[in-house]
Amino acid sequence: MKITAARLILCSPDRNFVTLRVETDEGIYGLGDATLNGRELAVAAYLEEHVLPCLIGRDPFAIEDIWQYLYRGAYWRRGPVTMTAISAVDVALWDIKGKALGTPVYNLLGGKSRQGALVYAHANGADLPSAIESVKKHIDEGYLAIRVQCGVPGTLSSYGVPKGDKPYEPAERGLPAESLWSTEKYLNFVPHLFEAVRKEVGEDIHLLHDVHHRLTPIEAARLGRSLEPYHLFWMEDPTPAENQDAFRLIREHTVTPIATGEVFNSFWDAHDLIRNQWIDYIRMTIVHGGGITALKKTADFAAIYQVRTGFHGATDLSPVTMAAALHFGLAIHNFGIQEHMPHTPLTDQVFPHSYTFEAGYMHPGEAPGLGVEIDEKLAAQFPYARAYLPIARKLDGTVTDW
Ligand code: CS2
Ligand code: MG
Repeated sequence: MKITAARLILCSPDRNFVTLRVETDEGIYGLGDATLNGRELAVAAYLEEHVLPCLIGRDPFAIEDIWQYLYRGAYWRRGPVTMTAISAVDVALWDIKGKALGTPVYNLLGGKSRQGALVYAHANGADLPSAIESVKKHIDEGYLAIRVQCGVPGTLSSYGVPKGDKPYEPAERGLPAESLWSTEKYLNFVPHLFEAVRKEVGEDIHLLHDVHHRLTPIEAARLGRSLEPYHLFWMEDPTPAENQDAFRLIREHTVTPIATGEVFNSFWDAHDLIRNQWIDYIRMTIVHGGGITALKKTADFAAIYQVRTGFHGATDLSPVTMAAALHFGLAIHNFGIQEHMPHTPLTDQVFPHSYTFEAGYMHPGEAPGLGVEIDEKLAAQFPYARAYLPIARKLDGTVTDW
């Protein structure tokens, strides 16, 4: 089999997606996700100018060789743009291989280790009562694990809180929006939030919380400790992780489990965190971390240190990535949980897929390959439009981590 063509499909069915389609001389094609939220066209240019021409004529079954060719061959290693581009190619090749062999991708990764992938939903509220209401709504929908974010009294906006009655979506068209942040108010408020939620829902539901890189290590240590009575499933991205050592300090002070890595793009971003057991869950996912090929190696390394996966799964990760993550999560032994922030009905229409949700778990389905399609005609009706993630400022105007 030979690769005969590779092209990108850019579309914006409620949000931007960059999708790679790789075609072969046997008529089988594969899809890959190349979406990097807020920097979409950088990846598109990287692929179109530098990567796609090199694929023509290659054997799509030689996935490891093509991965190494693109990673080592570029000379310039790592970085979100490079690694998202490599991921898109890698995932499209796994899709082709599954289709060619007539089997779902999870079978190529070792086969089923479980019946379904535990997923967590987002409960968001502008204030405490509406956050609790949102938690209850998700329990009614069948979720067993729920991330809770809530507006912090005294700040104009908080991370993860929806505007109006639309579901929470961080990227917005136009130039970057700005939000206000107060660490003091946040640290004082969050323990009350989880005390109230636990009281309301009892002990059995898994509760998670995303700090979104906004604290210093010692502040994060305080938060983790103050949340211990409510035994969270995890505290996510408590502090930025460029300095992996920062997590040592948090770890020394709290037994609240820690997840990080949605902005990572390389195994090396997580190396110290994993081998020192400073984290419990690794969130770097397939679309930004170099594809299934790279994540399999990272997950296997993490398994040795009892670190489990908890892949990023916000709406900016397209249904192609969601499918890939579910095949991956069904197969590997050290799967922990998968984020599930459902796409809008329009996104789902553009990307028909075989994965399903039932009673707290998702399943990739039994279609050969990934089990995702793209309706190109429909996609063409929703052209790409520039959009940005917001910027956060402290109350005195200082730019802070988002
Ligand atoms: C978040 C995301 O899902 C998460 O945990 O941190 O909403 C994140 O902000 C976006 O995916 C960024 O693209
Ligand atoms: Mg997050």
